[in-house]
Amino acid sequence: MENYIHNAGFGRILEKVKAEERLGFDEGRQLYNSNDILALGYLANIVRNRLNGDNTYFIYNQHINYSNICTNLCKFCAFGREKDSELAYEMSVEQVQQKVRDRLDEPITEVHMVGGIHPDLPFEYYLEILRGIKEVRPALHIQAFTCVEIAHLAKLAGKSVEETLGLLIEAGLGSLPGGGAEVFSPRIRQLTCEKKISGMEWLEISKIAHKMGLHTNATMLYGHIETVDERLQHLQALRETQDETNGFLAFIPLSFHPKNTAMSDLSRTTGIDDLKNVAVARLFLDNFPHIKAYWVMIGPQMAQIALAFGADDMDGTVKEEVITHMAGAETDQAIGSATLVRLIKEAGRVPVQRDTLYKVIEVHR
Ligand code: V47
Repeated sequence: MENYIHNAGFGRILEKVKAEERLGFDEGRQLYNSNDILALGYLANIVRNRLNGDNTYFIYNQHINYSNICTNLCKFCAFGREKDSELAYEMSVEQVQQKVRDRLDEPITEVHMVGGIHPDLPFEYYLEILRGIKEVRPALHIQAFTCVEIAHLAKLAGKSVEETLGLLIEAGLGSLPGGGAEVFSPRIRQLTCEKKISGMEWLEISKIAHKMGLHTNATMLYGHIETVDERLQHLQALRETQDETNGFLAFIPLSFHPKNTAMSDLSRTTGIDDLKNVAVARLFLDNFPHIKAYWVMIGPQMAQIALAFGADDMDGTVKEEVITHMAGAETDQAIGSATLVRLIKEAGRVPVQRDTLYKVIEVHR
């Protein structure tokens, strides 16, 4: 295989990967511009195996989207609605609690909770939904509110990001999910989500969270109008932030789903591009412990293949995914842990049920 890699023009990158040397921007470009997916996979797999061996993580989790009412209304999003839309909804604290209560018989360890940028819910509401979840199921880890929501909540609270996070942690917040990062490029933000906080602000909030000991994730929404260089600039900014704080747990490439969005003229991403984004992320983000193959977006089959292309985490059972399904995802809204175990085993890897912070709960040999 090494001969093949050399003949494909990746000899220098192979040497660097084996020597654990950081890849540069031009090397990232070379990887993205190649369609030799086997070469990319071979290279990414070296890093994957070095960092995580055969371990492939998954979590028993539940998604709750407390409201789809949003003032940002990004062009790539099919979830957000204006307040007076017929399809707008917001959950009461009791309704959020009921969602948790409904699954008390399942071994869920994490709730993943995000929503739109709501024009008038008060700060106290957000504290109450955190407290409400903890009241029903105290052991749950609450991974909630993207950096975009945190910026909004700080404004609502009239406090600094640090003070706001402090209050949310006190109410039960455990970590931040990686959404809202999109593509950091100001050009892309201007064209697709001009009302959203800037990439710099998103990164700054992540840094503040990390410095307070809160772990977070990072995403990149790929497959719309971004260029290869914009993808790499995004990855580079994440890599630099991680050098500074080491607070990111996982990177999740998010494949753009165009249906029901203002960008519905675009096509779905291809299998090659999905795998490429996993592989390049694994190679470029040398300081990220985990790369997720999010089965909801790329499908369980492609997520399974991605385990040979740099991914070491399949996210989890999810339960009631809404954001991608509003945008036309044809995957299920939940997956059983037995299915995840089977997918991982058939890929020749070891399924490891984890908690949010990657503590091992059960190894499925
Ligand atoms: O923030 C919105 C993206 C994100 C679309 O942190 C879209 O572990 C594709 O962030 N097509 C939500 N993507 C999902 C997310 C996530 C998912 C799983 C795990 C984690 C984690 C985070 O989805 C949004 C936005 O960036 N998004 N619209 C769309 N049409």
